[in-house]
Amino acid sequence: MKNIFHQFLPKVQVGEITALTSGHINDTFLVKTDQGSYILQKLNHLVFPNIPELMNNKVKVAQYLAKQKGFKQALLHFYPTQSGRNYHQDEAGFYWNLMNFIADSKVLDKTENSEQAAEAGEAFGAFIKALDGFDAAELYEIIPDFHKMSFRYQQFDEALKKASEERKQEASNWIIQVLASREKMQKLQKKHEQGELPLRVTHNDTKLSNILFDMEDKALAVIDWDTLMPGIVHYDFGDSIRTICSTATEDETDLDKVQFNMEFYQAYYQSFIKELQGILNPKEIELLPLAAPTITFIMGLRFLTDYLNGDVYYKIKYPHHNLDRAANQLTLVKRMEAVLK
Ligand code: GN1
Ligand code: MG
Repeated sequence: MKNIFHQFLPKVQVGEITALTSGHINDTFLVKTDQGSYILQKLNHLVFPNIPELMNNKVKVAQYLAKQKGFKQALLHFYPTQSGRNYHQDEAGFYWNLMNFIADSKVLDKTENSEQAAEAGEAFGAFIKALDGFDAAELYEIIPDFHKMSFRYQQFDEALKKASEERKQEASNWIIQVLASREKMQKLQKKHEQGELPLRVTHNDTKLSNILFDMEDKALAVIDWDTLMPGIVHYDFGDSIRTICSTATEDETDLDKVQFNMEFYQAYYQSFIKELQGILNPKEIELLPLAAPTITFIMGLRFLTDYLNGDVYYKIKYPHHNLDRAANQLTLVKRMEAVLK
């Protein structure tokens, strides 16, 4: 790994390297050196088939954000290699990128109070606001139809056809819920297809752990820009609510602990729309609440699909991990539907 690091910064002395294990897709490492710390990442090219374009998106956005005077978050910087590329491909064909490490920061696994929820709303709101003038057409669509419900249902239908009897049996309650929700869960997509919701530059993975906080709980930066793509604001709002307003983490197996925290929702909502005042149109605002169960559901659907497929997409830590995640997310959807109208 030292050798890979030196493709980017050959003169820096590398010390300890530790794996950061919270992501489900890439392999991420913290590299300590004589000149501070860096983040080295091995990108999953099975999930992201076009890494050069993915890196290009991230670099374009980083350069754009650096020029936005009102944008106060810490900036991500992607280092080029000695040969001038913003990624390195190793002998085994894997792609790597190197970025700055933002010091004195932490990630939260669960929201502890409404101040943190409000900070998170401001952080993701400010991120979308800062990119309001960036032409979404400039971004390569890294994973087409990423949050498109009908596409995720299509993948689910295929998985269901091929799944083993045993997996189908284990997942049967959740399969029933998913099959019964097909119509209802397409509502947001329909509004989008009818042209009621504008395309913006969206982050598309706005979970709580993709915000760096400082030690006083102020949001420092939005990280993990792999899925920056054209999208609707609801994708980002919904994905935040899914993690920020749940009383449990995504893989909690005691479903009684999976509750929806309305106070955190209000705090997030208020600061998010305050940040985006004058940017979001009334239709977008009206449909924000619907985004929460919709995006939470799409995650449940994707985890369930991966379980049926034999766990080929997300990293898992034990055999039923994806099924547990699906159960958790689909439970959270029900809790949201009970209170968000
Ligand atoms: C994946 O790898 P990570 O943890 O950043 C996934 C997201 C899901 C998330 C669930 C490219 O993100 O869509 O919301 O897991 N990313 C991709 O925690 O599929
Ligand atoms: Mg991600």
